[in-house]
This record gives sequence, C-alpha cells and structure tokens, in this order.
Amino acid sequence: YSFETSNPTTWQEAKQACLEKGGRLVVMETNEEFDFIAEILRGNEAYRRNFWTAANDLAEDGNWIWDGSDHQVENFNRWGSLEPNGGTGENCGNLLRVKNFALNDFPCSLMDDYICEYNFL
Ligand SMILES: [Ca+2]
Ligand SMILES: [Ca+2]
Repeated sequence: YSFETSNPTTWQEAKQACLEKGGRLVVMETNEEFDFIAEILRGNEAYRRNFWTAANDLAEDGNWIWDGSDHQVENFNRWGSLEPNGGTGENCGNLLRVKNFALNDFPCSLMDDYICEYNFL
C-alpha cells in the first residue's frame, strides 16, 4: 500500500495516479483488510484528510463496486453511520476522517488523499 498525502486529488485523478504507479486504488476485500488500513489511518496524526478508495457507484447509483475488482461492496458493510447518504451527488467512496475512517460516499470531484495498493491478485 501507499498512503498518498502530498497531493489531494479528485477520485478520477487518484485512480489514474495509482495506475501510473503500477497499482490501483485500494480495494478492501475483507474485514481484515479494512481493519488493517483503518488502524494505520487512526494511529497516525499525520493523516488529516479523507482517503479515496476504489469504491464507487458511478455506473449505477446505489450499486457499489470496487473499481478494478470483481468484489462487491454490498457484502462488505463498513459504511459509517447513515452512509451512503448522497444519492447521485456522491458516487465515490472515501474513508471519512470525522467518522473514524469508516466508508462514506462523497462527491467524486472533491479533493482527497488516497491509498494505492500493489501486488494484488
Ligand atoms: Ca451514489
Ligand atoms: Ca456520504
């Protein structure tokens, strides 16, 4: 994984940046992987912004997928309380700092830090 905090970007830009590094936006396939990432974020005061993940419902509102993976988000309930709540206005998934880095739907055009992953199967 790499935690990219020096250049907040839109979701699309974050996706492209991870591809250019030879990886992809982080796909959290298990609760263990989610907890591993969240513990890193919660344990470091340097992580002050939200982080983009590969989660999105761009293709069909309400149908959450992980970009670059066949895994479904619906089987993975790590949403923050009351999330997802943005309908068609929030189609990209980040880890929301004010909700202790739970998953949140967020406007794709806003600027966030992001997490890339590498060496996935
Ligand atoms: Ca949405
Ligand atoms: Ca939201």
